[in-house]
Amino acid sequence: MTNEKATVFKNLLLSRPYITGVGARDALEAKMIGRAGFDFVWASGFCVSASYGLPDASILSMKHFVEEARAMNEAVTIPILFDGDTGYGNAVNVIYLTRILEEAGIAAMCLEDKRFPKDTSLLAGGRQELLDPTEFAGKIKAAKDTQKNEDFTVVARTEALIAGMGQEEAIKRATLYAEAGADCIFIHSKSKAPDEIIEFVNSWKSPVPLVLVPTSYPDLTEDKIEALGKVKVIIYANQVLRAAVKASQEVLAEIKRSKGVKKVEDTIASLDEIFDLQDIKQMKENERKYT
Ligand code: SPV
Ligand code: MG
Repeated sequence: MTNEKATVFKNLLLSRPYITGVGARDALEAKMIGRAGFDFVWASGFCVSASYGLPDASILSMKHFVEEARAMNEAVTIPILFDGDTGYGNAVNVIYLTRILEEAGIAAMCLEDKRFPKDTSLLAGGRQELLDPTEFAGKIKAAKDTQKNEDFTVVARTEALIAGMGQEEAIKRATLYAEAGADCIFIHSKSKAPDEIIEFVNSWKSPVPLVLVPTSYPDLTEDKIEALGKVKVIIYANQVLRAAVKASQEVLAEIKRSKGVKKVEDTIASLDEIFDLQDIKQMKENERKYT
């Protein structure tokens, strides 16, 4: 077991000005993300939870999320950055999580400094309780000490700004996590204006690169983020899920309204497109060759 994709991800991180990934809820979405030319798939806790019609609040189990990520990883050639939420417990849980992720060939993992069970970050009035920073640093250290491939990337995410604890606390936590061995620091914000993220990035003096998820502050496009100079990973976390939900609702309403599928036929993906995403050509070739 060499976890080659961990090395692919680390090399991308080291060689590019920045890399971009997109959030997926399942293997099919992961495949579309790979084909669209993105560098990696974000196995999103929010999107996987939503795919079960459940809140992103530590309801599904560790194994459940890992199995979804494994299916994504098997479906694509690009690496997976696994959203490990809180690590589903303490540092002991993180040690097991790190082991099974690497065994599944997952390239990278992100852990956030919320208390288990977590609540989702962008919910207005969400329950944002943070773990003691030293305790969280222990989780990061546990992951780094456990990984077998030295290139396996561990991202430490601080929710200090999400919890309204201010810049000083965010920098203090991020610094501690970088010292504990994190390969990247993910700073999250629910502010509609990018100001608090820009302030954090400008105050960040460590060489450990930053990760941004510009869901709440979409005005911060790649050129502007690159110009900030310290961000190496950009994640578009949930736009594919939201696009699918909108399109599905529209088509359902039209079928119901027009009492048939004639009206929607030209507005949806063709069956050939779905066959292609299922790699039907490869299967047919195998049939010809071996059956
Ligand atoms: C996710 O996609 O699961 C994330 C990003 O962690 S967010 O939902 O903004 O917290
Ligand atoms: Mg998440």
